[in-house]
Amino acid sequence: MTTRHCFVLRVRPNRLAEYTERHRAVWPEMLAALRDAGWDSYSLFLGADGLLVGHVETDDLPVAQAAMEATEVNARWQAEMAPFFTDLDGRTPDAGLLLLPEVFHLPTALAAAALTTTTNRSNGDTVSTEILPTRHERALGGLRAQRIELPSWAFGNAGTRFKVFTSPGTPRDPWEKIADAATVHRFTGVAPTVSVHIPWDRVSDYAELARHAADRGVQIGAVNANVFQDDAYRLGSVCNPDPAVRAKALAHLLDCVDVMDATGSRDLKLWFADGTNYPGQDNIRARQDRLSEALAATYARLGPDQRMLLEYKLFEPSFYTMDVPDWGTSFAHCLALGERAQVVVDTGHHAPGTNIEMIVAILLRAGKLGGFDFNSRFYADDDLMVGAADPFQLFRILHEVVAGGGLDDATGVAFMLDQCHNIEEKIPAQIRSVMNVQEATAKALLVDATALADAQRGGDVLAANAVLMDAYNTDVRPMLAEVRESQGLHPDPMAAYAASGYSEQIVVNRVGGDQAGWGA
Ligand code: RM4
Ligand code: MN
Repeated sequence: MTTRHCFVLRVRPNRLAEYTERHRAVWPEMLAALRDAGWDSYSLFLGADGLLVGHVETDDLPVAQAAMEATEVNARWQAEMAPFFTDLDGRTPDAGLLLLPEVFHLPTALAAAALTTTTNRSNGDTVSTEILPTRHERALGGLRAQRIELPSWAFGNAGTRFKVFTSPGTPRDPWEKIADAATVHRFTGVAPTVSVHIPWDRVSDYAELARHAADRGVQIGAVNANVFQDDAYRLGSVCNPDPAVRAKALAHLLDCVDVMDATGSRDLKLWFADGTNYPGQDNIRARQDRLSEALAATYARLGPDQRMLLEYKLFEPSFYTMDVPDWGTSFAHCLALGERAQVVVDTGHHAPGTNIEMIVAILLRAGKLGGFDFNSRFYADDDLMVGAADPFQLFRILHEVVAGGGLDDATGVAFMLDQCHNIEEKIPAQIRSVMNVQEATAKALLVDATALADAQRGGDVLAANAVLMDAYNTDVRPMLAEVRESQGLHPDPMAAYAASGYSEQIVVNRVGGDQAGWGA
């Protein structure tokens, strides 16, 4: 099936005429090579400022690129073209081009909206007929609109208390982490934002970091405040018994809002490691008071379009009490703060056996579900790939999201990943995780809501359960392949990434410097 691709390059402004001239007479062997390599309907457009836009339709871009690379004429042509371009950093133009994700394609949009245009008038007039979308078509529309946010820290080295394993090609700084996140977006098409963690992603100019992201087709998403790694936080951060430590922690939260202003981020995500290890260690109620004071001061600093997302976790690193241990505590603080304070459900932060989908349903109903930190756990929180441990639980969660309208933009639910990759390759692990969320979403979108409601009304327990299981047992991979192809993407992002050479390229390019890690 044909896929569409668009890329940009920059031609030196003083060489535009010559570049145009060269393309009036491209060597016949080069033309034939492109044709034979499957570069169907290939065009180049050149702006007066040097912006070169390429558009190509082909069955499989990495394959078509590899076929060109294998020709001798391509090497000669690329060598002649290289001097025409800026920003190639020593690469040939075909290696240095920047692929842009497709954001709109009319035929696809028409199909998703189930809008057909028919010429059924006797006088030949064209009229549009609207038909109700089928469940399948609605699901396609929902999947095309879904957005999943990637965590910058997934691209750095991580580990356990026992060992952080390094791997070749790991980013050395926030700039390289964002480049990797952009790569995940390039192959999945649904991950256009990346969350940052401060100070892990500290840079001197956050507006510049935002531009760096935009240049690669992505944006900075949630800003995560880190008040759990400074020595001062031994007894907690905003709940610490020492007012000086509390002031330091609050100052960091406010700094993070400055970062949001510079990056244009909507969400400040707060997770506190605060708590106690021993009965009697501190006053539980006083700690709640200190927490609410810091939250109120931070909330007051937010702009009108900014939100505070408050996470909870039942235990670890504190073992007797955590100051925000559960959704109820987070919910109570968010209610007291106001509309723009919302609860985040980190799927790894519950006791085994907790019914997370019920929490999701309750929060959505109350308009307080700010978003998810997706990951998997088997025993305790361990940030494994979302959907790896219990794909059925992920489906049940997404079913409540769909049923509660949480996929609609207006509800503002952020679908974020919060993961670390200790032993597996990081970029494909993120791609796999995005796909796992998409698959669970697809199944949730396929639930026959009418049949379910009928069975529930009629008290038919088995029929109701069967409706859910039918959707869960559907193989949605062909449907997702269809969604990707309709968006000009490769149907199999894992294979496309593996064939892209990016993984080998970062190993070669990223030598010297210190690899980024989680700083534990
Ligand atoms: C915490 C929490 C936060 C994340 C850090 C890395 O357990 O889940 O969301 O920022 O880990
Ligand atoms: Mn989290």
